[in-house]
Amino acid sequence: MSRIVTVAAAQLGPIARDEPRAAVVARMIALMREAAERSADLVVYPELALTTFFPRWLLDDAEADAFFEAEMPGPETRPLFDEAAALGVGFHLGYAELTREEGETRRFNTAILVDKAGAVVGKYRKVHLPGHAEHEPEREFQHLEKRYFEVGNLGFPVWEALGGRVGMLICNDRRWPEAFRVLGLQGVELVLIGYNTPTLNGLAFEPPHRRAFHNHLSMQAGAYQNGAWVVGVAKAGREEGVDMLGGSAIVSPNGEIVAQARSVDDEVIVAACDLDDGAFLKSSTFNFAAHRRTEHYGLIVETTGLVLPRGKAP
Ligand code: CDV
Repeated sequence: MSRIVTVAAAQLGPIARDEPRAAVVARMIALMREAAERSADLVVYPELALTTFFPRWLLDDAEADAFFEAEMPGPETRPLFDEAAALGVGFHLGYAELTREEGETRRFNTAILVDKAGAVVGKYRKVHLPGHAEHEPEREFQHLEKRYFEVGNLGFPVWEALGGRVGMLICNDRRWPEAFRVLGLQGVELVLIGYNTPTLNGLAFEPPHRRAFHNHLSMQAGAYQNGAWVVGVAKAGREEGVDMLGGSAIVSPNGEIVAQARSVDDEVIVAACDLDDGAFLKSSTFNFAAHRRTEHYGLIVETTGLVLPRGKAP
């Protein structure tokens, strides 16, 4: 049996600080049309796809809020939804979300899953926020995600969508095996991930090839260890003086990269993903019910999400 979902990773090249949303959305629509011509069912865009990666600067509240979306879709993003519905493709979009919840203004680094009819069917808010909350002058560039965003409060859900079981992670989440595993424990078949990863660490030297390796290593391990397809999509290229990794990739449940972007610009890569390809791993090596030995892991994961050491303190 096979259940093919044809997935397009729509990598974006650099977005200038003053590039209007309408111009970015036009670029995204061009990629969506190319993806549809190549038979895509689903188009996956990067993290914070609608703007430049603004956490690289210390901004005042009004400057920062200009990079957030108070509505989704709003007037500037509506064309993306209309085009997707007209083409009959679903999409995944990362954006900065400004919302009112429990009487308070809240800000999250968010991704949504939109079905082929243009309806939002899933929302995920980034849990692992990297970087720092205060300006750190010793850094070559800032990474102020902890200043601009709250930790996501929606957990790690999966959705029955596009004929499969779909989950989402955002950028730094991909480095954390437990994030993948929480999706894996729910039988995820397709994990969608957008990222903004500088090729250099702003604080200490790390060779770019190693950063590129860790990007793929995390996604390939997450795919294999959970028997799921993984689609990782970059915002790439030299953006406002900072080089960002490309390397957008579609990874099979065996951990193999089946399609990879070659440029650091706007680029579409496509793969026909058989969602049943993970079934053998899920029923053999990674049959969790048969082989996981949580009682020996020395950790108790409580339903609250707290992880407590079980043994005596040394
Ligand atoms: N946007 C990110 O989450 N970026 C981080 C960088 C800071 C390392 C990442 O994990 O790629």
